[in-house]
Amino acid sequence: MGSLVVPARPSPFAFQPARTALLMIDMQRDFLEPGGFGEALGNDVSRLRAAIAPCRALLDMAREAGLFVIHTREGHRADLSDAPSAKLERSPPEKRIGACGPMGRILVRGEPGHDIVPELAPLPGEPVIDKPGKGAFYQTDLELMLRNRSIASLVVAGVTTEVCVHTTIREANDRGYRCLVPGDACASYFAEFHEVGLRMIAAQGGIFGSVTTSAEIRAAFMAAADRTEGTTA
Ligand code: TIU
Repeated sequence: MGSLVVPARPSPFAFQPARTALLMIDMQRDFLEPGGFGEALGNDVSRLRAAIAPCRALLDMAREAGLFVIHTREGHRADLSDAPSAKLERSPPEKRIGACGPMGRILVRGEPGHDIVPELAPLPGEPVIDKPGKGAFYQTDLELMLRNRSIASLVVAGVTTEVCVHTTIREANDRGYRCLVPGDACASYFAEFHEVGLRMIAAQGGIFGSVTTSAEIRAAFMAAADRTEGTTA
């Protein structure tokens, strides 16, 4: 499959699938289901579920097209030695990271709440990056994985738009990666932050990246597959 072009804001986004990775950010039960970290922070977690179906559509498409798929999870070691006190202190003791909740210890690796939601479960062979911070590059081997695969472009989806998705895109942008964000496959606890978060990415000529929809990305892949079939028939 050669280069693809996806309609996007502020301008069409061209990329080579062989040099593109799909990054699924933190689609974990702790953020999407009641009783986890998102709810402990005082949020209505039901807002985030709207991103599950578009993320699933992107995953299906990426797997079909042979794109490099990487999942991330935000969370900490059981002894919390990798959790800064500034992060721990933000919530009352009974609701903070490491406290026991209905899905196990909040935002701790290995606990049920830390898992990715079943609809978007990683397949064997798809790397899962455990990150202690908001950005997927911070204190992880993500950049090494991307470099080893000669990845130049990233499709970045997941939650939340203005926190971990944004931080990861900013980190990726500084490292020279071209980022495409399917807005409907991202979500925030705050409608206005989601909306403005997406606008911030595409503003100023695409200062951090480009914004599109999961349907536009799928359509570009399907059109390319049709062209390939037409050539080989
Ligand atoms: N609170 C919030 O919106 N997000 C996070 O704490 N982490 C991620 O975005 N994954």
